[in-house]
Amino acid sequence: MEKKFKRTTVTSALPYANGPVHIGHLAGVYVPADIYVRYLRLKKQDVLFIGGSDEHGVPVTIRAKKEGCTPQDVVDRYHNLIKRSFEEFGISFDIYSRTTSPTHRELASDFFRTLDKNNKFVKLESEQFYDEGAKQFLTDRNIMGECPRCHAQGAYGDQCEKCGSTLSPDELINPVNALTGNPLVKRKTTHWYLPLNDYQQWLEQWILQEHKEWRPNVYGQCKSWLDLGLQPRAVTRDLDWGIPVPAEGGEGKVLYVWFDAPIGYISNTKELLPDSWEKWWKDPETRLIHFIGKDNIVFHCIVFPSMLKAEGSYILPDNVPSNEFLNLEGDKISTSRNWAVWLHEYLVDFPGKQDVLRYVLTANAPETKDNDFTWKDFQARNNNELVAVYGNFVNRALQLTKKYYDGVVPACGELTDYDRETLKEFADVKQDVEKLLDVFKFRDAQKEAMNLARIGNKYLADSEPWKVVKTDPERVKTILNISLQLAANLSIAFEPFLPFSSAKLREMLNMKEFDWSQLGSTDLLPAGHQLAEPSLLFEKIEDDAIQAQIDKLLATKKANEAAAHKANPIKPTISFEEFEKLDIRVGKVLECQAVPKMKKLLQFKIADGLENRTIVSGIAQHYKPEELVGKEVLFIANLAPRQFKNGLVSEGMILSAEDFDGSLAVTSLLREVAPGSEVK
Ligand code: B3M
Ligand code: ZN
Repeated sequence: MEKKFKRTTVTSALPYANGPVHIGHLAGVYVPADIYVRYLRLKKQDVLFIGGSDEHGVPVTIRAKKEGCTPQDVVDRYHNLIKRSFEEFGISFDIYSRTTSPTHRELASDFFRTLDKNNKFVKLESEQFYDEGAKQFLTDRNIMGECPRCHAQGAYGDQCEKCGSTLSPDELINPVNALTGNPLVKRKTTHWYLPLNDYQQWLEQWILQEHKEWRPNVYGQCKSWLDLGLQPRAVTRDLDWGIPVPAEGGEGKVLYVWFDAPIGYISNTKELLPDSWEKWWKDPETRLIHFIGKDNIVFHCIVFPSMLKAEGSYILPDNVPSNEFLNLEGDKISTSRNWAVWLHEYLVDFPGKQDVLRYVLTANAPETKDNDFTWKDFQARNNNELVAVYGNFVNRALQLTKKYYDGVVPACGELTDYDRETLKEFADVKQDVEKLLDVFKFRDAQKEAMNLARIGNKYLADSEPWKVVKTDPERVKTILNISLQLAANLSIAFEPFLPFSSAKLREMLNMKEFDWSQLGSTDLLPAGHQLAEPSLLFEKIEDDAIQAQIDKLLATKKANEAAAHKANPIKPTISFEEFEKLDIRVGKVLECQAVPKMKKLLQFKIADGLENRTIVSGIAQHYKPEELVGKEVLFIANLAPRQFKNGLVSEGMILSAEDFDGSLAVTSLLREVAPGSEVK
């Protein structure tokens, strides 16, 4: 049943302020939320878009310890970086605040107090890991040990990053403090729990019966949680970073980050509208929409609604459009492995191209399943769609108007059947886009907008005004009038998706006032209206810019593999006498050449200070012969000669090191010495 509403509160997940934001954040949460909000604003609806940084939680403290600074330093740095990135990408928050703000601390504490006073919590005692040296309890992420599944060292108390298993700290073999390596003991501690089991029935009714329209991924996840049966959840932690527990016995404890963070949506609204915030959160005629990523579904659909329900005075979310994950070039995006396209870096590499990324991320949005971002696809969508279709159409319409009519919109004459067909096609666009945006299908909605550009492009190509001008100049006026109306429509249709380009297009069209209701009309630009100077809406992206990005990722991959690589175990010990039997010497490469029919081999002539010798070495796949001529290398001089199939005899062996990926590096000295020098 459609609910009547007067206003919409839109929230987007509060990113952890323990690192910068990347394309996965943008694609999963912030671009769709922004499209939706811009769309509602264009429709002149009352809407508030709330964002902010999530500044509590263990990851912040871990980062601070690693960097030797305070948690406050960490969140100050990243909050500002994240805020700037969002601004630069046109994510049009009404407020972007933070969970370390005084307003939030107060509101979150009050929220807790209200639930505590009304006996909505249960207090339970449990045994937790404790570090007697550091005198602190450790959270799952701060505990490390051997993985019980794959036996990798360094698995965390919640997950093994090597094999991906979800773990609990109790399962770890030899658990220690992840930061100090101190051994741990078990100690009793008391925490406040929200008895989610008490809300099970209500949630089943509210979600499974009354919100069947939620996206299948969201509904499905809720259903499987509910099917498993809900358990009480601790809402406090033994930690020294966070909002202190405002209750007796709460000393040394803070609110669990997932308790305070969603309240941040409310506090940020209150910070923005100290006098009228309540209507955005308590009036039943307000619609609440949470945009989130799939890892946050349970918190937004089960935990937070139960908190709101327990408090009693708040509205509940109407919808929780959650995306799946965006991968990058076939691999999961990962902050710790630096496998990401960071927004602040993108802006340096592709200045002014915010809309290109917005476009590609929406075209490829992981709405129903995980999707992959690739740089080749990014380039293709820019060059073949934004440039070749949208940009090309607009540019031709404007340039021709400039050329034939000094940039003044010509009057529309009599319409042909083809004109009428074209107009009819784009009259439907408004409805088509709306229908999709209303149900959060952003990717299909953008496709419809692009379709409008395709219609325009085809119309111009078919109508050929540049030819018709010679035979029937009156007809050209109509063709260009229709094309310009189409261009004006495009600026409205794309406004939620590509706000920067829409603004640029409106500037060229000299179009001041506009709103969503005008979409589909054919008289947006009256005859006689003066256009501004045209310029290109989008630019082609060349291969070398794309290759540079791919190379950057390859370098990351190589660095990660090297870091993850474990050297082979050391061979059995040898005596000094055994070592002394080896005669290792310095040789100068006089000649080096490929060996016919033996792809792997290079044949060397080496100066060894006595008589020159021939050495054959299997490094042809790693070096070109000319790279080595004139270089000094180390070789084993007393190895028994070895004969190859083709009769070639090698008198020794050149030493090289094998990298983790199998590539070989020839050993050499830090300074030149006389050929034949002994290595000891
Ligand atoms: N900071 C988790 C995340 O960034 C968390 C979201 C909070 S939303 C209230 O995925
Ligand atoms: Zn493992």
